[in-house]
Amino acid sequence: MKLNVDAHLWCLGTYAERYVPGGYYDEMEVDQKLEIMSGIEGLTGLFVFYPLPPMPEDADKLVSKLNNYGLKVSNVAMEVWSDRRWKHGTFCTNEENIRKEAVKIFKEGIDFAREVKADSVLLWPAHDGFDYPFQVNYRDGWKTMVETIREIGEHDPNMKIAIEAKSKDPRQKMYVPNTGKTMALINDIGLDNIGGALDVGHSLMADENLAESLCMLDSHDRLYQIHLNENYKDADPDMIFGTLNFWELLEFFYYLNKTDFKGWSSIDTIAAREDREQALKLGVDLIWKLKHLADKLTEKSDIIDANLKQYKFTDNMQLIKDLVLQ
Ligand SMILES: [Mn+2]
Repeated sequence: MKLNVDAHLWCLGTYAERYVPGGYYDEMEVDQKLEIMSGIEGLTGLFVFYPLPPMPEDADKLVSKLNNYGLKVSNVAMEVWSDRRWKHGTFCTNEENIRKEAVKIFKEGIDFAREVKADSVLLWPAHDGFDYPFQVNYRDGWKTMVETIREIGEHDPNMKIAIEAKSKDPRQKMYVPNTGKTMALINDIGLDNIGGALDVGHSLMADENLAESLCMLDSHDRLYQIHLNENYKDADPDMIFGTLNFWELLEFFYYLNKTDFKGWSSIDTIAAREDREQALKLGVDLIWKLKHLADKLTEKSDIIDANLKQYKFTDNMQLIKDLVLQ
């Protein structure tokens, strides 16, 4: 695999939330954010949201602006959740006019993503789900979601569409809560360019094992994006990556090393009480540090994998601890 690390502008945002709606920081100018990103070694991409403001809406202008900061467009996320019109679901809703608006945004955004040479497009079904018993019709919702995403995927068979799972928030129950249901959705859609975004924070919150979920997507050639942040497995506070779940992250990178993944690993963090710039840099540094630790394990993969085959867990941990804890 080739590790490419990117981030989005909101990693340096105000971190406004419902308890502090005014944010923990003042808004930073876009150019200042890009300047900070350009100064962080190991960070080479910007995850762009579509529609684009505050970034240029002209593809060439966007590419050259980022180029001035030594950055590339990594992926494009279609922003189809922050407006109240999506509240019953962007893809599953019974409201045909709303689904049509979503499909229109995706088709335009996919064309834009192609122009800026983005690796893939992100599709997060944020409101596609429910909160109460007797609130929605599950069969209709899933079927409609499958059909809407299929229409989006058919627009350009060469553009990868990455579906992001999350178990809750904003809905109490999401139709795509975990990696398994992501695969079920991908299978039901039945197109070659529909895959998954493995959000490490969401996967932890869903009580998944990260490396196993990675293998599930990658064994089916459907690993399109990786999103990086952490939590205590009970919510999604988007904490700084590499600070909590050490061994599981190390195993994740060990298995990532075995893949041909050449897409982007995207930082998606909130650091309300930390210096924004330092928090972003720490996240990037920890990603590369974990990758390098995993490389040490990969050098011994003959032994580690033989131990796996023979279920010799303690032998493996004796070896791995000596490689990592020196
Ligand atoms: Mn998150």
